[in-house]
Amino acid sequence: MTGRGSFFYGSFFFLIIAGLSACAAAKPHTGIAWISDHAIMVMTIDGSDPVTFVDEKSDHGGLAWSPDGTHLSYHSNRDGNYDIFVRDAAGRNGIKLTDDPDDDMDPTWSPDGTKIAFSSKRSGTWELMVMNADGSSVQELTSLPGKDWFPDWSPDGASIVFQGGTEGNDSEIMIVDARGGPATNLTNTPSSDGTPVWSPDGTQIVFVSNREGNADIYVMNADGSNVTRLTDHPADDLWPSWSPDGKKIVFASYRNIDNDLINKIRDDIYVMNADGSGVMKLTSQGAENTEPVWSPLALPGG
Ligand SMILES: [Ca+2]
Ligand SMILES: [Ca+2]
Ligand SMILES: [Ca+2]
Repeated sequence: MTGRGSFFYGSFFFLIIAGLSACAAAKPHTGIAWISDHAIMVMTIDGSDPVTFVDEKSDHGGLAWSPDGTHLSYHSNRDGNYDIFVRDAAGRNGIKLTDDPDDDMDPTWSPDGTKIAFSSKRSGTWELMVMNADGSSVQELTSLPGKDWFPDWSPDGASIVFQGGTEGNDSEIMIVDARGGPATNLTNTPSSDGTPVWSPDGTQIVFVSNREGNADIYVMNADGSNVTRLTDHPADDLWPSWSPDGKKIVFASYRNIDNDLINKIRDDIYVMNADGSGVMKLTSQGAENTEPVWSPLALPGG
């Protein structure tokens, strides 16, 4: 009896250890999240240890870390149309935040983490909406004739930058007060300018433009002045996102750094210094790798 008792006790103890190990394996991610084909993945900032965060065989995008790095919001069409979802940084406890029959995409958090702005087609044309971070109290923020997409909330909380404009040219970088009001056009170019993201100190905005022939990454002051080109490659360079210290920018590109050719089939994730120097490739999974976003908790270091 003593032996059986010890055996059962031992098995019970083993299960506790196994349970603790499972908890440890689900520790929060703090690296770079990105879209790999239809899955959301997370890797360390040097490109190692890629893990699957969400894989629901649906189309995902619009990745946005919460300001404290504890949650990742995104859009998914898993229920037939696009809605905004959020999970904790370990990839668990998924919650559906919007449930409108029209498309809701591109979430971005207010810097205090209490609100989420997003793009929605529910009022006819694409407009920016703001809701509480639990999905309640949705309010329309813009009412512009063009499509208003890719909002990014300023670090000081005062304004939201987005890709929008007028009917016929809605690929300008626009800024609107986070409480609503008229929008200001920062770019005013015949080219396509889009996917703007504030620098962590709020003084600059990085964005993509095809003003010099193909999609490259540019940075400008937050008032639209001093536009500087960061990438100069015949392949399309897309989806810039800053490191939390503002020293690096991660992005997606169809360039192939191994032989300097353009990979027309798929793109990969690259990182560069904020002045455009020192480009390094991070992914090589043989998938379409795009939309990288750098966790606020993953400091470059060194
Ligand atoms: Ca929806
Ligand atoms: Ca609109
Ligand atoms: Ca390019």
